[in-house]
Amino acid sequence: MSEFFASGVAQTDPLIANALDQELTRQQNQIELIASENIVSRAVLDALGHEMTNKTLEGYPAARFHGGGQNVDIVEQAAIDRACDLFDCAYANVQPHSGSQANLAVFFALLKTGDKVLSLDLAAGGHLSHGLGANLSGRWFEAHHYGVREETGVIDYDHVESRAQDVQPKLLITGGSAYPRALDFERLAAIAKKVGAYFLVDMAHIAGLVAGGVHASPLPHADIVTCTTTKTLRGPRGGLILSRDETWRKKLQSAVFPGVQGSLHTQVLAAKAVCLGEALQPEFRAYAQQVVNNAKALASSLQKGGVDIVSGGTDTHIALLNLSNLGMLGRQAEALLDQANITCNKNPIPFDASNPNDWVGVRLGVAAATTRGFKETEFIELGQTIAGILTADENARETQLADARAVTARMCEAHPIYWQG
Ligand code: DSN
Repeated sequence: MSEFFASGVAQTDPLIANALDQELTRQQNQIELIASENIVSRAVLDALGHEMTNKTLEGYPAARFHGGGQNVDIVEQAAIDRACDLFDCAYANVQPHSGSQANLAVFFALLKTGDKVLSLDLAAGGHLSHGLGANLSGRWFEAHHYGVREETGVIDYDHVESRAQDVQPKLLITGGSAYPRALDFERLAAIAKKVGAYFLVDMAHIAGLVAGGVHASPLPHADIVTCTTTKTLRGPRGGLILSRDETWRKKLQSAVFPGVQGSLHTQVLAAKAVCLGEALQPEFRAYAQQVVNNAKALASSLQKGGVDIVSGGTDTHIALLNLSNLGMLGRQAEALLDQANITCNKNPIPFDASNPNDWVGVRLGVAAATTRGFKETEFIELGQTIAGILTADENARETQLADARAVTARMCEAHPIYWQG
């Protein structure tokens, strides 16, 4: 049995060990521009790989359904306290296994099946857990959406207000996965209040920007805020539910457990606590500011290179590219950039086709490459490189790709990740 406890995956499972090694190499040698990704610290990885994973627990600190929970209690309470400190709120539930689970728990706490919700349209940057027909949130609740103005790509708050008055939702939701502009939480809260709706903000993408003070916080305005710890917050995969006061504590506690989840991912709780502790450090504010500076530099460099940017720029970590003028599809751009070791994803843009194969958008996010040390200089060059690939005619494309691979290799070598000391 000693081998069972001593041998690592490299000795016991070559197939998986090889895939893990290849994944590390891939991350080291490519530039990650998927907006929902980041690169976590060694400390977060330590927590994720810890023996705490063996512990089964249900319930909340000091009120568990299994024995032996004293160390997880320390971890969970630290995560709660740090989340409340970071986001200046009175209530935090750190157990949701993902952002979607966090949203589901909020639906469970606030709504009855069939209730109406009004949320940002998926193509305008919303999220599938806010009422997409194929998702439980759209099957079990009556979902309506608001979008952005076609000419500007920006939310028209007067339009949201008139939609809210028409629909009379029980829950107004904002936030999502691909809206690149700052959100006006105060105005949305006023709209929710006017129609007697609860107001939920899903700040999954921008949680790190809120924590770093470079995006307004929804906490003073929303009834409930959800987010992931994954993206700009730079932590493990998982969700949080936050509220400025205690109004919803009882309902939210029981909505998460036993409402939509059972036992904890104990090692993920430890990693959440670590990442929240990191986000409380002064360096994190500088990181968040650099993220926004880098996104602006990337968007402007792409525009100069002839690529349309939805809404004409960005206030966040996201630049959303509209390729329709280039006669290219999002999936084609994703595949081309992959050949240059630049990783991104096709994405719908406002008013895009419903079939993902026909989307003309690509979403780029700068949080991960900012973590590896890229500044405006790198993002300006990266914007030129990407624009060069996307705008090149067929004959010039191979040369552009070869040049781009050299740029990527140089930048990755200059800003290594997870190197062996
Ligand atoms: N919502 C997906 C994204 O933004 O990529 C996963 O977090």
